Amino acid sequence: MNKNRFNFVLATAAAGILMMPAGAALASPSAPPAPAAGAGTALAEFQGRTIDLAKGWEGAKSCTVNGPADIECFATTAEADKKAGYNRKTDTLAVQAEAKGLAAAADLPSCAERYLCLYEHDKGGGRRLQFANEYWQNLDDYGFANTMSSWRNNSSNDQGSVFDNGGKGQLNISGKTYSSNIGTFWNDTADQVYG
Ligand SMILES: [Ca+2]
Ligand SMILES: [Ca+2]
Repeated sequence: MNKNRFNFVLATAAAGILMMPAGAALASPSAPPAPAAGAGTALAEFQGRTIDLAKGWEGAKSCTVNGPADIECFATTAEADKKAGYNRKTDTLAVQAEAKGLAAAADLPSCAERYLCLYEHDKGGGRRLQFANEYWQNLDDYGFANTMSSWRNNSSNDQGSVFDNGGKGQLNISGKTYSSNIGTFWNDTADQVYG
């Protein structure tokens, strides 16, 4: 190998090494997920025991997903909010909604800062999942496929997404936005989530 060739190889290798972290950082919800099967299970702590959300929520109402091995469920959304540090009085969107009137305030689901929240029913009703992680996950693992009827993203500058394996594709959810009623097209159709 001559010297020029050797330098080129070194430069290419160095560029490759430098580019890998940049490529990893670019991994975002804009990349379409593979509609693959998930782990088939999501083990969560609930009232001092471990439950598998894929099999049933056993009375839990809200589950907080901080990572694959860090899922905690609560019997009420109020308990989950307290643990996550959510305070409606300091929730800017809630304060704005209340200024518009009781109906607008009632429509705004609670969702702690930095979480993407998915709800079983409209207006934040029913069971709630809140995610604080950055990778595609199969909602079936959480017993929540084809279930979401409202959502809220309470992160700043952190887009979340959901994906329907049935062909509707991807819905991106901007930071600091919510939808109390997502409409018939997306209702009960999301299969994957990117927190
Ligand atoms: Ca639903
Ligand atoms: Ca679906």
